[in-house]
Amino acid sequence: MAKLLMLTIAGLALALLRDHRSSYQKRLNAFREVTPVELPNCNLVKGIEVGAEDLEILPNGLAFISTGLKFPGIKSFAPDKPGKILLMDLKEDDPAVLELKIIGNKLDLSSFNPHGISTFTDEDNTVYLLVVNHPDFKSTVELFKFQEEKSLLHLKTIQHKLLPSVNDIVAVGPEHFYATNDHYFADPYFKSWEMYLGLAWSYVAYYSPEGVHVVAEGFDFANGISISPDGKYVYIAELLAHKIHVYEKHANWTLTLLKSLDFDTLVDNISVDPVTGDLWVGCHPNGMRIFVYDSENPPASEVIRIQNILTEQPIVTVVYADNGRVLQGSTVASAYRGKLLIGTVFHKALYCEL
Ligand SMILES: *[C@@H]1O[C@H](CO)[C@@H](O)[C@H](O)[C@H]1NC(C)=O
Ligand SMILES: CC(=O)N[C@H]1CO[C@H](CO)[C@@H](O)[C@@H]1O
Repeated sequence: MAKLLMLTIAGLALALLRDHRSSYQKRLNAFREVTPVELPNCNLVKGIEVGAEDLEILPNGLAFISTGLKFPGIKSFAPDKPGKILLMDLKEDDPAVLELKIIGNKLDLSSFNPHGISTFTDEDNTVYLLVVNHPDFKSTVELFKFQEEKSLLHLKTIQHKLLPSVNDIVAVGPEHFYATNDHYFADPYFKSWEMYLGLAWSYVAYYSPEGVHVVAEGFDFANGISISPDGKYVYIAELLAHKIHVYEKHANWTLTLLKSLDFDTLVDNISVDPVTGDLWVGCHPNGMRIFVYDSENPPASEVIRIQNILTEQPIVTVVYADNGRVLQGSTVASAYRGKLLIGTVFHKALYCEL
């Protein structure tokens, strides 16, 4: 009898594990292959070899790019080199990449590990750049002022217990932002369990000097976050659930869920076209390849555009897809004057015509 019971328990455990493995594979979209979708006149950007995890283009064509991310469990081609912020002027025909010099003595440049970025332009046209940083695998948000002589003046470091492991931010003021927290930097032990079991611990916090609040929670890895041009809606990418959520933003900064869209790909960063309001999303078609790197079978890239997201029938288009032979692990894409700039976690950046 006891033996039978043991066998039953063992059988149950096996069944659970099997179910669990299939849900894990589903969350990572482990069996997805990519059908290539090409764009005309694509060129790899010279000077970007170790990632362009996030990027943001100002209305005047200046693009800020974060490079050199070291993310737990993810490939890096330069594990010992600090990260940088790069600048490209997309108004030029053949734009070059320039490293922005960081000025100020409070930021340790040797452990600079930039991740998500966001800009805020105030009424005097001062541009602030907010950068998620992981020095020694901690999480901070660094506030910089962009100086026209092509440098970044470091103003302050923001840390908070509700910002334990920030992935991406969207600024709504120089010191006001929404941040997605993914836990990957905060709890090195629990992170693998969260990842494997899908505990959906990840949340979004609103930060201001006056107060910090959790405004949305229960995500299976909250990743990119962005805001509509009129500032009324916040978009959140839930990476392992393959969803983009649309929230209404209230005057008191709280968020209410309006709707969620489903995809067949792991949605990473969201960039919103300031004129049309279209969403451009950098995606990982197959998450297994991004989390377990194999140069023989590299992670693919995919960019989708979502038009009319607020209507009953949003239009979703796969604008670019590559099996990783050209571009590995796309995270972000943003359009400027008929061209598309695509960034990756640890690989290169591609600049194409639309
Ligand atoms: C914030 O505003 C919304 C919409 O007006 C309201 O429903 C909600 O109760 C408010 N929340 C707080 C914490 O004030
Ligand atoms: C290209 C681009 O817009 N990337 C976005 C990634 O997410 C951050 C945070 O929302 C935005 O600020 C970036 O603009």
